[in-house]
Amino acid sequence: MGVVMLVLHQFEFSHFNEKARWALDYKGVAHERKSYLPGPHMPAIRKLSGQQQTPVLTIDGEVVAGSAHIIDALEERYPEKPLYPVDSELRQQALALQGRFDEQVGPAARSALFSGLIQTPGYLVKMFARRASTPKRLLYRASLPLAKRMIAKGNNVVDKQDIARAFARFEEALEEVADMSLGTGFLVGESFSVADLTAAALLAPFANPDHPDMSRPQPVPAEVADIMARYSEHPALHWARAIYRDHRPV
Ligand SMILES: N[C@@H](CCC(=O)N[C@@H](CS)C(=O)NCC(=O)O)C(=O)O
Repeated sequence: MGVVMLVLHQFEFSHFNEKARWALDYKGVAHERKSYLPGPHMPAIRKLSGQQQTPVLTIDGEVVAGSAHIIDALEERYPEKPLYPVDSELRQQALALQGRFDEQVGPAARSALFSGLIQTPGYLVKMFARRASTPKRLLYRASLPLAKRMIAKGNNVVDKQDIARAFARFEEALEEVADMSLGTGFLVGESFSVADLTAAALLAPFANPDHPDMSRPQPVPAEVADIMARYSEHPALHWARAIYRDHRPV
């Protein structure tokens, strides 16, 4: 059998992309990462996968879009270090939590963060284009004022009520994670699973874990720092940082 070629088509920093990075790293699967800038990514990701969102993983020519599908494909091909609980009831619970967090908490956390980020285009560039070439970064920076409306729409921060709803859903998730993790330290069962990976990755933009893929570029502008400061000592974010420390390989 030849060498399997895996390429993760991703955005830097992004929490949904972090789910895929984490699963690959956790299982120790060698892969390449190709980073795109949000916005200009569209034609290439559309052509590759028939939809416009990242992450997309290509495995030997097969194209898998979406973090949950990617984890599923990895679980099937690389069963070592399983992310799905063996017990079928626990597996169902873990997958249901992933589904709910992917659908609701990921977008809510993103809108909460973007309500600050949208005001600080320079910082947006630092987050998503930190490894891009200088000309590419400068061009991206210059394009952002024109793209502001599109970015606001894409991240659901046009309407004040939508933003308030996002914060409320995000805060609800923090409470839920804090409660669920009290017993065993894990969200489902007694060991690390896709449920913990999902919740910790989707909360990571707020938890600011000590990991090169998710640590916040410094200095953080006040518009963003103020939002983060509201939650940084929440027990759910302490939990997320501990899960990163113990279960997220560098
Ligand atoms: N449910 C999807 C959500 C992916 C997602 O929201 N991706 C965002 C980045 S965080 C994206 O690619 N946005 C760009 C766009 O929609 O054009 C998953 O789990 O992968």
